[in-house]
Amino acid sequence: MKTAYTCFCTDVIHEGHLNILAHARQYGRVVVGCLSDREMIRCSRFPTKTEEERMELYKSLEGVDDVILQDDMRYDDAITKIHPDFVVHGDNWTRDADKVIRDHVVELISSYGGQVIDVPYTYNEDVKKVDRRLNEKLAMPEYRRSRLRKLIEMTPIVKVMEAHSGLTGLIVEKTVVENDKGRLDQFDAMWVSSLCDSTDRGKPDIELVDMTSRLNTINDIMEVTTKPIILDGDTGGLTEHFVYNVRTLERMGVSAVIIEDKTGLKKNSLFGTEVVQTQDSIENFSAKIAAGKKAQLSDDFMIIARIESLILERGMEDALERAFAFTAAGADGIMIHSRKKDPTEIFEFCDRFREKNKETPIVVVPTSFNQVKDGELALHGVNIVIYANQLMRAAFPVMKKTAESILRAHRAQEVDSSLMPFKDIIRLIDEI
Ligand code: SPV
Ligand code: MG
Repeated sequence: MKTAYTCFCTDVIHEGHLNILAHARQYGRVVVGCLSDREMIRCSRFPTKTEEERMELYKSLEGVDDVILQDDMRYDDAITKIHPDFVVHGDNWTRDADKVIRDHVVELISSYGGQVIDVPYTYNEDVKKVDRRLNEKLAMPEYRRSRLRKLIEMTPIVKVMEAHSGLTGLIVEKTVVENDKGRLDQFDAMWVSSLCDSTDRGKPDIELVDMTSRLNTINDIMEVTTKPIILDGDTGGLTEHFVYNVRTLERMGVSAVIIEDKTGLKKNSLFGTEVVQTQDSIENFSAKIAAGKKAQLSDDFMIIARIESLILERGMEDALERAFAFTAAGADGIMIHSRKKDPTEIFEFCDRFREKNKETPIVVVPTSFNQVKDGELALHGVNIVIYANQLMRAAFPVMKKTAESILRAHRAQEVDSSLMPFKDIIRLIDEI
């Protein structure tokens, strides 16, 4: 008897999946692969059920003979294990980012005479509704908030991109690329940067944009995305205010706030010692963290302490002393910042912190030392990498050039070829 293999990466079975099973049955014994959590996350499908629950769900479907765990989105492990005669999939993988996976599967199975069967993709109102409901569930505060801790456990390094609006949130939510190993990569979470949130309003990054405005930005992003959000909370403000903000943020579904150990008028860290900036004392800042942790009601919200010692040239020993003190005060993570062009001091900090503390997540923001790749950071024990301002900085020069061109030409025709086609904008934004 021949074997027909299909892989599911879903928490909810709909008509489309049943249609694939019905097709697969015509070709032989049906084996369903359950894509592992790790791989689901890589291709932008965050699971709301565990691997075991999903396997049970697939086993319970009529006509399924066997279910295996597939731990490789490229199918290598499943194909080596069961040598299917047919791999059955919706024909949606003949286009967009998934095409690379299909091409690889064709290559693997045609080497022994296997065949890929593309089943017309079912995209009716019911299927759309299931998709929407799943997305809606992921966007709910409880789900979204807890997702960051799960990502820290499940991925080698959590990749975070800045978002300062609904539109940039959509870019972070939807961007998927093929990496050099033929797998798909995407961002895991969003950073709501004080620099970008301020710049977008034409204001300096000095805690001038108040919390209500920051919450509005978060709300705009949340309306159209499902990925977890980390808020740049600047200094956290007065402890008496910070405790209220912790409650608001966790209720909204924000996963983490990062507050920096500065006091008085905060300026952007990348100014370094060019401007006057005052670092808070270990005692005061520890008390602020402890008060925040005491106010917090959910288990999964994270308060991450950001250390400015390297930025302010106070030295490595001071940075490490603070890291251990803030962890002892209850910080759920440490962000270490640097404005050096190379990552040596960041690596030294991470290695020395990890000698004594293997657990507490480390966060870094490689804006200045941008030559370092996320994989290398992970080798030094970094858990979260934040690309803090690149979308904002990318947009500004292009918008300025476009405005100049229209002004010079007295019309918009000259810029048209460099603009996003209307139909792409329409596709980017889903209608209900
Ligand atoms: C931000 O993005 O606002 C940050 C990171 O705080 S940095 O600009 O590097 O200080
Ligand atoms: Mg900031």
